[in-house]
Amino acid sequence: MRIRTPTEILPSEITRRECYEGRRVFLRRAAALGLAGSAFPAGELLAQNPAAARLAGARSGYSAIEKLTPYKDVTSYNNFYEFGTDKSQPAQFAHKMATRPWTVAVEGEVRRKKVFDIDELLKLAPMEERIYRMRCVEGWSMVIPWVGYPIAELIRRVEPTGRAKYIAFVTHTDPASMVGLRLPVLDWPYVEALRLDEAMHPLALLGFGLYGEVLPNQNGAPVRMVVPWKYGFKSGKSIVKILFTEHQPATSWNVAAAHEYGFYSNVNPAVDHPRWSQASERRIGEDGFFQPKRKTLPFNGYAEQVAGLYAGMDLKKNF
Ligand SMILES: Nc1nc2c(c(=O)[nH]1)N[C@H]1C(S)=C(S)[C@@H](COP(=O)(O)O)O[C@H]1N2
Ligand SMILES: [Mo]
Repeated sequence: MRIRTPTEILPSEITRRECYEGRRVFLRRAAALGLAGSAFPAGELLAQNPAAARLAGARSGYSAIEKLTPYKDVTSYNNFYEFGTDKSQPAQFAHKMATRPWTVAVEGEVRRKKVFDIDELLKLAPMEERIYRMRCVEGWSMVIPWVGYPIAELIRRVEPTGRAKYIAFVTHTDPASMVGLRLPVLDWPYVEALRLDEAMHPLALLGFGLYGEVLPNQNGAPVRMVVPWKYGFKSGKSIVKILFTEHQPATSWNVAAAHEYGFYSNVNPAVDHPRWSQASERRIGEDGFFQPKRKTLPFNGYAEQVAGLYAGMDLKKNF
């Protein structure tokens, strides 16, 4: 799948035409503010969830043009093991997690270590709306309109030292709200990490919202990673600490089963999971169970943008 440049994206592909003019003005203003709480053109979303806080950004050039996965599926079929291993449990239990006050500590190999308040982090850089395909390691995928900004914006501001080679994302652990923490499935807290140059890629987002609203808790409120060319588990939810390191950090799934979940975990149809094929996928909310599965694309369809990060590497060894 190809990603269109901004000029190729027609407004009619983004929003129903009658909503577009109002929405465009809104998005521009929202982008300027970083966060907008002002009027939003009436749409299905608001009708569905009038209480949700608005969060929107200007559409950027990285969006895939594919049918969006319905809001209902994006927010009710989730992996967030802290709330249980069943796909329906995060939507059932995550509302118990408090997302204010919330801070994100930036530590390790940076010149400007800092504890960011979430509301400061929200305004750090202009918000963008990005429609990304997301592929779970379990063989399903979704197309989600995220709202966020490239994490490169944050990385530049905290000034990594010459020793910083990796960046780890440590996520929230709250035993009071997270029933899943009692399960011995993973070493808590859930930790994921990227090589620093991967994190600097403009596709790698710090995500704050989806479908023009702040993230529902089950999707990783108030802030998560969104790395569309890697299996979903690399995108840690509800981040509380960002740690810059010289050496490759231990990551939860890799520690749990190193032969099944490699550090890189780039979407790769040519490298099977030891227990199942990764060659195809089912699009949630769209593909019926008896429909033939869709072919999975190298780097989840983002090869043109990211393959260069892995030039010269054996991707079967570095899976
Ligand atoms: N903290 C935390 N982050 C997590 C997970 C998790 O269990 N805990 N699951 C991951 C997996 S396996 C996937 S597929 C995505 C799912 O994100 P979504 O529910 O927003 O689609 O979140 C990832 N981030
Ligand atoms: Mo996943």
